[in-house]
Amino acid sequence: MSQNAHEEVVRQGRLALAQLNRVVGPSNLITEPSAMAAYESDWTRRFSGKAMAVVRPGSVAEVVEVVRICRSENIPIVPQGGNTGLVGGGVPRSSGDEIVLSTARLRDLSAVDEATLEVTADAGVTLSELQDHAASAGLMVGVDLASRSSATVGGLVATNAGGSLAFKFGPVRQQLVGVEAVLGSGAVVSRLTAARKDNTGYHFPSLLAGSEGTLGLITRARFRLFAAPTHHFVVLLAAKSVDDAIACVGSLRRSTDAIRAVELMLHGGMELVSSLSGSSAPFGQAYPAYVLIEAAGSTDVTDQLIEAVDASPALAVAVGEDPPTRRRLWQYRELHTEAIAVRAADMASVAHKLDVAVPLSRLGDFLEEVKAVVAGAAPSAECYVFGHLGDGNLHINLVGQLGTPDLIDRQILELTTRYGGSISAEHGIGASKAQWLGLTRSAEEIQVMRDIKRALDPAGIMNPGVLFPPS
Ligand code: FAD
Ligand code: 2HG
Ligand code: ZN
Repeated sequence: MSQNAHEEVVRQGRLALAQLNRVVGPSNLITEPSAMAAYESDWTRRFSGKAMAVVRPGSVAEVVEVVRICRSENIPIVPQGGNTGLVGGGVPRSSGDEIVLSTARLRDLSAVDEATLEVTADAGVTLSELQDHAASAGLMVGVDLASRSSATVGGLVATNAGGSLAFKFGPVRQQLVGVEAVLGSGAVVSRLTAARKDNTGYHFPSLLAGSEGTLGLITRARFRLFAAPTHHFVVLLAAKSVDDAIACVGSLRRSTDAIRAVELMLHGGMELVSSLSGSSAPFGQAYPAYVLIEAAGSTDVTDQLIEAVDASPALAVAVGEDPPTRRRLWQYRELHTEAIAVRAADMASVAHKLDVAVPLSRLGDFLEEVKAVVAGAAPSAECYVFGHLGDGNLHINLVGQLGTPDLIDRQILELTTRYGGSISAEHGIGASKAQWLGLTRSAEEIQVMRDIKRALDPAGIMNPGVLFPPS
């Protein structure tokens, strides 16, 4: 770029910042490098970039203005909620010409609608806050993630998050009654309290769920809530293999329809968690595989579950009925991400994550092939696998020296598609898998997705580094 052209870009940037400043005020336009740093790196530290500014609008009207300015000045917008996403979709690229639009000030939470059992929440409300709000009305949200204290409503919708309850309630898309969003075009679509039965054309909640910030900024969402269970039962089983773990699940699922979470852990991850938390291993000895199952409902299903466990190939069993024991058992599963991050840091690396789903019937074979790929391509790396077994969703985490990470990604993701699976079960495509979208979506599908994006975001300002393969 010539000196003159560069000066013109800088001048335009300054003018745009002055306009944004008038909309959100100086305390909500962050340009100081040290204050922007937390918004420029993701949770895993694998993805980071440089922003022109961080903008924190406090109302839908302010979001509309921010989008208008960015559209007219051609400034890309990276939406960011709790910054707990694991695919690099919520942080800017390195160019320094994107703004991060933080939803931290969009914080309203409506009263629970007692007739419909629905609630509307602003994008910046955290999942914990939504859960507590529902609980105070004797209800529950059908979504739960270990990142609950930071992950936001906007992020949950934008990633179509899964989590442990997706087994029973489906991912976030299935729990949405309505959304409101400011699209890249500047249009505000607000369809929050439509009747439940509403066959009047395109379904905006479905379209925006999983859009990863590429179509618009989700400002509000309306969720269906569920009666809070009165009985809970958690059981941790040990098994001699993943195939046996899957057989245990089949046996328990036959015994009751109250099962709402079915989680897998393996020996290596369990060891990391035990050493991180200082807690003893759950059983006197280690086992190759573990399944954590939670059942909940309005009746006590303990007897059926115990009977099913007895008839299953489980080698050892721990049961949690009271809240502290249930929490203790869940900790083994929920601390995996953190424990792996610590291990990665110890090995002077960051966790390299793949989030895939494969048919349950072939999951054991798939895992053996993954291990062989890693052993061949990155022999010094460690591979930790855990996940939402009931959904066939495996979280493959690699730490240490990976050699050529793209090669490993390609091999594992191609293997996943050969097994009839998905290359992103719940975290999304983000920046990390954009180049691999073609493994799972046809050229025609990707073109239709591009056409939809062009219609809703004609200037292409909404999260341009995300989802689509670089052209
Ligand atoms: P961010 O990280 O801020 O953003 C994620 C994506 O959404 C980005 O592309 C961003 O641009 C976009 N976005 C954010 N807000 C908006 C908005 N208002 N409008 C438009 N786009 C927006 N995920 C699961 O699915 N299941 C799990 O079990 C799970 N467990 C986790 C456990 C841990 C410990 C951690 C760290 C993460 C976990 N995650 C899980 C990933 C993450 O928490 C989810 O993807 C979550 O939905 C992200 O919410 P967020 O507010 O942090 O979004
Ligand atoms: C989970 O299920 C999350 O705990 C995080 O989706 C997965 O860290 C991971 O790979
Ligand atoms: Zn998960």
